[in-house]
Amino acid sequence: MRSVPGAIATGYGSSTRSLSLPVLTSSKRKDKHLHTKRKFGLALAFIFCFVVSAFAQAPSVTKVDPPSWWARHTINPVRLLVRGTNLTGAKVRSLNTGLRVSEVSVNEKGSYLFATVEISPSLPAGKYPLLVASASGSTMIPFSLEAPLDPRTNFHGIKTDDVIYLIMIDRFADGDPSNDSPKDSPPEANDRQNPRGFHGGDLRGVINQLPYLKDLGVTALWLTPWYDNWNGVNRCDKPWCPNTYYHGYHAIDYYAVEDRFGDLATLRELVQKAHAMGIKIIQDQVANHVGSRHPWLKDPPLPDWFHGTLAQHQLNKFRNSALLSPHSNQLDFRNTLDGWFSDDLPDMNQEEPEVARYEIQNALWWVGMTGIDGIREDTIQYMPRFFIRDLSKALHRQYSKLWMVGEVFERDAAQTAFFIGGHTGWDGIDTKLDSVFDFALWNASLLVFTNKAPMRFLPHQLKYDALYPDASRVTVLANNHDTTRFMSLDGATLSGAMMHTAFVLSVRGIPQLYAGEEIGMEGKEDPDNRRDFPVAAFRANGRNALQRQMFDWTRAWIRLRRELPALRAGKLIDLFSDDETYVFARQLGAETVVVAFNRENKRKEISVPVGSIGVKDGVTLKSLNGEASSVRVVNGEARLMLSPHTAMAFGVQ
Ligand SMILES: [Ca+2]
Ligand SMILES: [Ca+2]
Ligand SMILES: [Ca+2]
Repeated sequence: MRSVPGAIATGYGSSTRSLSLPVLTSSKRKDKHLHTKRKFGLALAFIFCFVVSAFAQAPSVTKVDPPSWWARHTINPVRLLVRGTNLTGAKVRSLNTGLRVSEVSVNEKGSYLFATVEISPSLPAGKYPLLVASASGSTMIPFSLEAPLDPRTNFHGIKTDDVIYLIMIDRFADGDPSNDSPKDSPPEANDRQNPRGFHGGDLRGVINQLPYLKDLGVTALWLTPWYDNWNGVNRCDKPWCPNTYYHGYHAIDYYAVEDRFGDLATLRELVQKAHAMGIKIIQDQVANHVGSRHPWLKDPPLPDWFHGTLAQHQLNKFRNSALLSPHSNQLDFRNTLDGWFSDDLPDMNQEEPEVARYEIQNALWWVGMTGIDGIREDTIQYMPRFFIRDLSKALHRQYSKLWMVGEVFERDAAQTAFFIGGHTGWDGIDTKLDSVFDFALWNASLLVFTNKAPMRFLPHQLKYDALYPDASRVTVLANNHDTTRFMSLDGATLSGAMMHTAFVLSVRGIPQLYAGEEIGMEGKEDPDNRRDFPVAAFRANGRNALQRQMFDWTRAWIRLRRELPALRAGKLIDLFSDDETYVFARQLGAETVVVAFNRENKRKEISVPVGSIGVKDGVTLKSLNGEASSVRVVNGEARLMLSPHTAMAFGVQ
């Protein structure tokens, strides 16, 4: 930043003025001896000033987080974190009386400055730079106020009416080849043959494929992190090298868009265009850690900014039960919260109030700047529960409908239920978290539909919904970018994949699909499960037979869900289960839908006690999957004829 002309006139003295004044006032006597001393003193002062002015330098500012905010925001004042040089002793003030600066503090190196800025509610959007000045000079902190986005078309939140679709930005669609190889990136980083290299996918690609997503019927996109990550390539002699941060989970700047994915304007365009098509956007936020290439690693804003340092830190042993159990010891408990997720993922210290404040503001800044509808919070259980609560409360205070789902990657429903909001844990904390992913049910569904567990395992797992304050709020994942794709599981068949998808789209909760599952993509564990989406499959006539079958099936179940409120929000009632079959009802008001899964390779007739859910004798159950199958209720029972190896839905008429 350039310094401001006229800064001295504002009262912030130059080095010469402030340092020379005391010397001059102490040398007023006319005594010859003293006169000599005075001359000597003046000479000394002159030399001192010369040395100081040669070495003491004016402050400089290279970054401010957040770079902008809003008037009449629920967070006011806002706390700024300014990066620069020579900030020691600096004073900060606003050139506009509508902003009031207080609580300025600077780290020991003079490289970071915190300042609290109170914003007058009447201040219009615009640029409001702040003046930062020390004895050695001054410069400006760029800062602006944004016009708020229209809440009628933004910040909608996610409900059971939605179907979420996870997109790994780098692997979905390349809509802008000009950002594929940034200047600071070696060619090796952009190797599409390397499953750990950057492959060119970007935000423009997602914009271009919105019609495909609309046709499929999904209503919300969860995009992997779009924070700026390092453009380079890691080299080592391990099997996972060379690798890059194509996935976005190693942020080097919490306030910048990955340059390979696009820029803030493109991101805003994506949100706006998606919203216009009835598709919501969910940002993947990562408050637990940053990437090891983040400038904070060499120079943290505060000594306790992270849990440990790059040279000295604990590694997370992932003793996750320690987070749930009231009986865990402090060593295990702290290791799971403070340990680094991996050696190159520095763990943020949310117990430091400046860190918590920084991260909460950051979460809100992205929402306000883009208009997104939800947040998927990465590795949420490795952050203190009071922080999850404070983050959730701050988000809801500003955007009442905004939604956040936390990743608690546990196959034990007790653990996921502990982290969802709406009830108070043994620690006295209600996290207020809207949703968690239902990894327990995901696991059960994979086992069942690859023939590793009996069908009755599904209702067995669903009984643990008793642990949730409201199980309809959980997010039911079909798969994600950290799990083996269905078609690459042992025992996978296309019909198994189809039943799994139908189950996810008909059971209680908010369904979440993973890009590529709808065309039966294969892929074992990371990074094989992150192969590029085949471009041809975006077009109906570009899909092969398997892709077409899976796509049409997925789309049909999404449509069914859209057409039947009971499938979206109805109470789930178990009707029948054995080793090969599971039948449940979804009931909402007068609407009842019966969903049946038959894993056997032959037609199967079963008797379902629909009288128990108020369906009267003489009423007809009719297939909703286009099959000419209907059955009349007699003596409270419906004798359903189930097709082999498939899922069916029946409407009650
Ligand atoms: Ca690209
Ligand atoms: Ca980058
Ligand atoms: Ca942590």
